[in-house]
Amino acid sequence: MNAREPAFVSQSRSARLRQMLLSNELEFMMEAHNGLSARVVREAGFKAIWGSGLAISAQFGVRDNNEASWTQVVDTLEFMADASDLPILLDGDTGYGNFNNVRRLVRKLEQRGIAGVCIEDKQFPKTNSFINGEAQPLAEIDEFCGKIKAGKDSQTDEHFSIVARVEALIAGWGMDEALRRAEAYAQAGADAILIHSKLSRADEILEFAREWAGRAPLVIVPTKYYSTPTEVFREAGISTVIWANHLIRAAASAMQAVAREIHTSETLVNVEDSIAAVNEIFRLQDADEYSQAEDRYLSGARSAGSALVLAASRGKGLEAVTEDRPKVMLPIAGKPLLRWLVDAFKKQGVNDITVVGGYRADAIDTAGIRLVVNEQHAQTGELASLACALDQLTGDTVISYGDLLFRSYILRDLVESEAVFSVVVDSSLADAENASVRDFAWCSAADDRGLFGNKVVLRHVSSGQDASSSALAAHAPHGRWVGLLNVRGAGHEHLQAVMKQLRMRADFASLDMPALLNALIEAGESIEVQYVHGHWRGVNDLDDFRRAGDFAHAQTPFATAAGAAQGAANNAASGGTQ
Ligand code: SPV
Ligand code: MG
Repeated sequence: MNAREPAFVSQSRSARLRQMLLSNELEFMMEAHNGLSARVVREAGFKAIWGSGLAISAQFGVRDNNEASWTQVVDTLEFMADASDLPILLDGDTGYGNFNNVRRLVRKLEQRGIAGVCIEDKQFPKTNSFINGEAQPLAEIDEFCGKIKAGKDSQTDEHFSIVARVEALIAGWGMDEALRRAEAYAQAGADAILIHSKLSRADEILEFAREWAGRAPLVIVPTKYYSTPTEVFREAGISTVIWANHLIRAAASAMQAVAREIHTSETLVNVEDSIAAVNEIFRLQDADEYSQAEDRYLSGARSAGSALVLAASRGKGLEAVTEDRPKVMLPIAGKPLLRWLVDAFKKQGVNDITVVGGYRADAIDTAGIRLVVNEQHAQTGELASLACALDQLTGDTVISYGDLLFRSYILRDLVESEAVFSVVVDSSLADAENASVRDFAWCSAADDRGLFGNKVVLRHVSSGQDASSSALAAHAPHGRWVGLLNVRGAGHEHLQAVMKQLRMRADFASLDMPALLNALIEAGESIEVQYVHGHWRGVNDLDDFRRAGDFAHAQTPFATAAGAAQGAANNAASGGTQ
């Protein structure tokens, strides 16, 4: 196939089409009928596309009788022009009306980047030339010349081409009439003449070419005389050959065979290897470009992160209701706790969600998650669960306890944080009456709403390991870590490195998430704090479980007035517990 030389490609599409028509080489155009086939034509190496009336009508499932409106055709061409940078010559039938319709057509085609139009000297509405061609009335020569002139006068791009198609041979009017018409059309301003024939031999086309003697570029459509060697056309001085309908025919026979096979065999196994892979369709659609653009333009939205949910525990204090399921599958206001959490992630565009189950992981049937099981859950703690899934995660990740309910802004603000590490701390729970309770947080500053936006970092979180030994434990904590940690960019590697260290500890099996946070801090990482004041719940005991329903109700858009009011009251009374 023709390689497309850089200089040629840098020209406008209309200039390239004109150059093809005028060139001394034999040129080729391939039919396309939609965006996908236009791309296929380009990839095959062709220099131009024939926007076939037959093929475009056929892909709509209608006849080649102007049943599709001209605007539907032009819309289709727009998809083709978008999918391929090749010049497109539209098969514009009769111009869809009189001279005035041709003027408007030319303007609209120019606006959509179409390089030229071919109009034929039949009458609107036309019928395909291969259907009873002799019965089809031809246009008056003068009237058709008027259309050509009107089209040429209305083009604003000097390179836009109008090809005049002579149907005299198709209609059985003879060679002299064909030549007379071609001459008149060339005089009227046509940039090329398309001479059409329905014979299986090229004789009349070759005779026409001889008589015509190069007065204007000649275009042919050898659908019926396809067995003629292409060299013959070259020697006859033909400008351009149009392969007019072969992609729609290829598509039709492939679709028929595949549909028949699948229907008969009731399985896909017989066809899978002989049809384009789904990935090939994605490639033809340029899906990669979309992903790159997403990275460029959606980065602020932080939409493509992942989540890792720790859900291995049965839940202390919840034994009575967790006989057959882990804590995260407890129903809260009509749906499992984990479903609330997964829905919250999805709402923020976090769709890659890994859940680490353990106790009764078989009961976790939440859709839209990847389940990883910590088989050692009975003997291990949170970090062992985290380690089960950490290797699978790349990029921005929210690590979360599985038993959380929260207002959506909490997660939104967390995933929008630019910090490498960030956590949510609830300042409404600062009074550490029971200092042995884990997850109390000491920070670089207290939650001062007047200083909203000031950067605060985490200093320490009370852990099952070290609450009493912490030097900070003497001071009142600044709040409670709610169980959400966001890890961005390079933070991922840092976290892996710290985890590697922790795994070497003899007590790794018993380590909890606060131990990880503290180890990160000790390793010099800065963990940014996002303060909230209530607006979340953890489910740690039966009391929490009972109250969680009210809280959840209040988060739904159609909460009943009573449910919402009750939820709000509970909310105000206490922020939540983990
Ligand atoms: C078309 O492709 O629609 C044509 C060429 O007009 S043909 O069908 O061969 O007449
Ligand atoms: Mg046609």
